[in-house]
Parts: sequence; C-alpha cells; structure tokens
Amino acid sequence: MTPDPITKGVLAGDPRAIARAISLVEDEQPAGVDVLRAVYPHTGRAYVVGITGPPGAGKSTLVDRLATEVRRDGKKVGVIAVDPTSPFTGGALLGDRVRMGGHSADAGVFIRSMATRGHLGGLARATGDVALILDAAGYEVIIIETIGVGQDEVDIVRTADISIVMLVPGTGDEVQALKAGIMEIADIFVVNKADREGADRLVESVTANLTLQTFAPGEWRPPVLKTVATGGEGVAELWARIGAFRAHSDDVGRVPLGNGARTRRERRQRERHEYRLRDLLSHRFLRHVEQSLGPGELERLVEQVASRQTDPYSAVTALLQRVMNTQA
Ligand SMILES: Nc1nc2c(ncn2[C@@H]2O[C@H](COP(=O)(O)OP(=O)(O)OP(=O)(O)O)[C@@H](O)[C@H]2O)c(=O)[nH]1
Ligand SMILES: [Mg+2]
Repeated sequence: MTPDPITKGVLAGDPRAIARAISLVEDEQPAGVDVLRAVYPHTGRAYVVGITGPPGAGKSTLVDRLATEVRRDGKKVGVIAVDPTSPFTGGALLGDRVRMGGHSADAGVFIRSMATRGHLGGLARATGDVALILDAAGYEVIIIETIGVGQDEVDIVRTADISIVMLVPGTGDEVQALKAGIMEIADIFVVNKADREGADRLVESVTANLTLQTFAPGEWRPPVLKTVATGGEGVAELWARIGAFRAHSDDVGRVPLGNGARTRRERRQRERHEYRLRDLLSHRFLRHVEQSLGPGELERLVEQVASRQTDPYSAVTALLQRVMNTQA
C-alpha cells in the first residue's frame, strides 16, 4: 500500500488502514510521516484521556469498563495501552487483549498496545502520533493507559486533555506517586480495588494531601473516587466526572489565560503543541547531526573526552559549528 490509500483508509475509519498507519508511525517510516502530514488537518476533535497507575492497579480492566461507558454515549473510542514489557514476551500484551476482549466485535472500539521497547525517550512522541491517527479516523474519545513509574509516563499523561491517576489500597502507592510527582498531574484520583481492605483510608490520605494544596477560586479540585473495576462499580460516576472536568476546562474563563488560549483546555492543548514541536525539533536536529558525522567520529570524540584531550563542551561546540557550516 502506498501512503495515499492508507491515508484515505484512515480518514474513512478503516481498521486495517489504521493498524497499518500506526505500524508505519511506530517504526518511524517516512511513509508514516506522510500519513501524519496528510491526516493532520482532520485532527483536533478527539478528547484524550490519560490513565496512569502502578503495575497491576487494574488500569486495563478500568479502561475496558470506561470504553463501555463511552460506547453507551454513542461515541467511538480508541485505546492505546502503553505496555512496559518487551514485545517478545508478549505476556502483558496478551493479558490486555483478554481483558479488553469484550469489545473485539465492536468496530467502534479500537485497541492498540504499544511496547516501550524501541521507543526509549520517544514514547510520548510515538503515543501522540498514534493518538493523531485515531483522532483523524474519527475516534471521539482516546484513552491512553500507561504505567506511572517515570518521567516518560508523566509526559504522556500530561499531554492528555485529562489525567487520571489510579491508586490501590495497601500498596503504599500514594507515597510512590508523591515521589514521582504524579500527584500534581492528577485531574481525578481513582482508588481502585475498593473491594479491598484500606480503600477508605487511602481515599482519606489522598484527600488530606489535597487539602495541603491551594486552589484558586473556580479552579478544578481533583475528586477522589472509588472503583471496583472488575465489577464495574464507580465507573459510571468516573465517566460523569470526566464529563464535568471537560465542561470545566471548556468553560471560557474571565481571566486571560495567556498564550492566546480562551479556555483551560485550549491552554493545555497549546502546551501539548509546544511540547510536540520542541520534541520533534530536538529529535530531528539530533538525527541530522548524527547523520552528518563521519564514520567513527563520535567514538573518537568519546575517546578524546575520556582521555581529557578535550572537554565535552568544546567537542559539542566544534561539532555544532561544523554542522552549521555544512548546512550553509
Ligand atoms: N479485587 C479487585 N481486583 C481487580 C480490580 N480491578 C482489577 N483487578 C484485578 O487486578 C489484576 C490486574 O488488572 P489489570 O487491569 O491488568 O491491571 P493493569 O493496571 O492494567 O496492569 P498492568 O497493565 O500490567 O500494569 C487483574 O487480575 C484484575 O482482575 C478491582 O477493582 N478489585
Ligand atoms: Mg494494563
């Protein structure tokens, strides 16, 4: 398939074309960039929901339930599960497929797992690109599931329209989350496995933590919700709160938000665009520099820095100067 039929297929919502486009994008194929360029004017309609939480918190189970709520509202939903395991073991991948298998016959649900491997440092970019394709394909809600362990995951969730942080009783998650800076990115907290001992205590502890933060008048205060993802309890309430947050962030505020944004959501989207531009620029620039290096040149520089013949600062300055000159 040449990019053109793929693009057409994506815009027509054809699942095979969508899957193909995603693979091209994931593999950083030039044809993938062509598709992204072509579909870009048709994006910007989807509402992006980011869900993060520790391993085994019940994210996939909850996402599956949420997808059902979205379908009940008559909307198409795309799910991107960022999988931390190697694509070669396939364990968790298979697990996700089983847990979200209930939607396999529904064309209004598209589920894609993305392996962390091969995307080191670029996972947020790859996830964002896949979200663009699903957006262009007409998926009105896109849910991104990621394990909340590091900066990469925080970046992914931060670039969503809403960030949901999931915690589980009895695991000390909230302490971990505090350390990783995950608490600050939450628009909604979900205490899952509420059928387990200690759920109320965890709710109290998160709520107490929130009271330490100051909120400006009219600012969104993250609610702390309880769910039992396996039984579906609390999921309708979560979907309703997502709707409330959406309404809140689409509200045209009286205070100027800067950046030319009229609503909180617009401001967030602009942050997302800026992030993407900067990320893409540094990615492309680095690749350009690497391509203009002679064979073994980087290794020689490493050797010179290691043996103190030169320092890293001078080495980089010399490299940059040369790249700029060959450009001109
Ligand atoms: N008791 C109980 N178990 C749950 C609940 N939600 C999920 N589980 C179980 O927890 C296990 C992990 O669920 P997943 O949905 O795979 O969790 P996850 O966060 O997606 O896991 P990873 O993607 O591997 O990090 C499964 O065995 C679920 O059946 C819940 O509310 N209560
Ligand atoms: Mg999962």
